[in-house]
Amino acid sequence: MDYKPVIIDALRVLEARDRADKKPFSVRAYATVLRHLEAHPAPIRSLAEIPVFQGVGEKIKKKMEEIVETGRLEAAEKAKADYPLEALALFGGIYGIGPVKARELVEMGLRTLTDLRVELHMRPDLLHEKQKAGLFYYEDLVERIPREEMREHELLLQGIAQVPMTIVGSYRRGAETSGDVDVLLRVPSAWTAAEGASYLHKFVRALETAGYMEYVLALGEKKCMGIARLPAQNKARRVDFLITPEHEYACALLYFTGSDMFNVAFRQHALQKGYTLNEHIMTPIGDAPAPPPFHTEQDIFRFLSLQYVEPSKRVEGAISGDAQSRPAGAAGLVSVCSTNTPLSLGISKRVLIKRPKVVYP
Ligand code: DCP
Ligand code: MG
Repeated sequence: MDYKPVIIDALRVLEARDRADKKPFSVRAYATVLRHLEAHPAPIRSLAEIPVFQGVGEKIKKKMEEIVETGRLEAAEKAKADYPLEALALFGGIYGIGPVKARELVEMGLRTLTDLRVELHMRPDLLHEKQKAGLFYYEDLVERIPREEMREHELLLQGIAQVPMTIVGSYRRGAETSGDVDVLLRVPSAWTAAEGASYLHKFVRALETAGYMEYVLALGEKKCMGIARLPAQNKARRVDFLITPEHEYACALLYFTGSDMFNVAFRQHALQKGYTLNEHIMTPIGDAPAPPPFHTEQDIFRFLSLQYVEPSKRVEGAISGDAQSRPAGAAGLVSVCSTNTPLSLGISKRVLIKRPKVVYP
């Protein structure tokens, strides 16, 4: 018998258990072994066939041995009984509910959305307002938005925005479906924070009046997070609006277009060149020269001696350029994209867990 599938199942359970218990190092260890095991081409039918992977400690090796010897792993069975992992994942997937709250709900004996809705009916203070909205809209919000519908959001928003706007995120990368509608609103650099905030509030009110914005999750000076619905659609969608002054627009466009793994690699490259980069600005470290103003994404790539990457190709490992040369310099943006060194951090999605987009204002 090939025990490999049993080993993989059992280690996945322990990985999920330790994630629920907030033990990131252990989670990472299981994730590494699982990655190796999934790629391991041979069956595991005996102790001798248990593969040796670099970085796999004695404890995990012993667990694999237990499965080969007994056909089961006691720790995984206990974890399954003690930790209702599916319910934890379900509650943790509700907007506004993090791992701690999910755990609390599970410990109360709740397992399904219906359980939670019934309990909430009896104890309205069980969830705060945003979590309640997350639960109310749960079925809609877990669905991804087809690209055709994203185009309709774009048209509607362009009609109301009155300032230049771009839908960024996966939509700008050309994805067939998107998890949410991420929108940058470009406002003049001369606007004060109060003017930006006043515009944003008016914009959001106009969206409410249009019957588009259904629930405002958070509305600050620069950012609005909400739940919206196209008039002709019956699904509610997550929408995020961000006010960006013109002089920050290129950095914001780059950051919010993603992908997140591309951004990690891009920032790493910027660091090698002596700069930190965020969604607002590029800052020199030490004696690196101050960067020039960036008007476009191309300016940023060029300054870091990188070949421009189309949004649709922005995946980890898509960056190519000369990691060693000095930046093009503040005096002028000279293209020096000659070499072709692919840069990849080799970080897998499993390890670099994306923070859920939850905000408690
Ligand atoms: N982003 C990032 N790191 C994060 C979160 C976001 O770099 N931890 C950036 C890159 C993302 C962009 O912001 O592409 C938008 O965030 P989303 O979570 O909306 O991601 P996507 O739009 O790429 O995917 P989805 O279709 O799931 O919304
Ligand atoms: Mg998105």
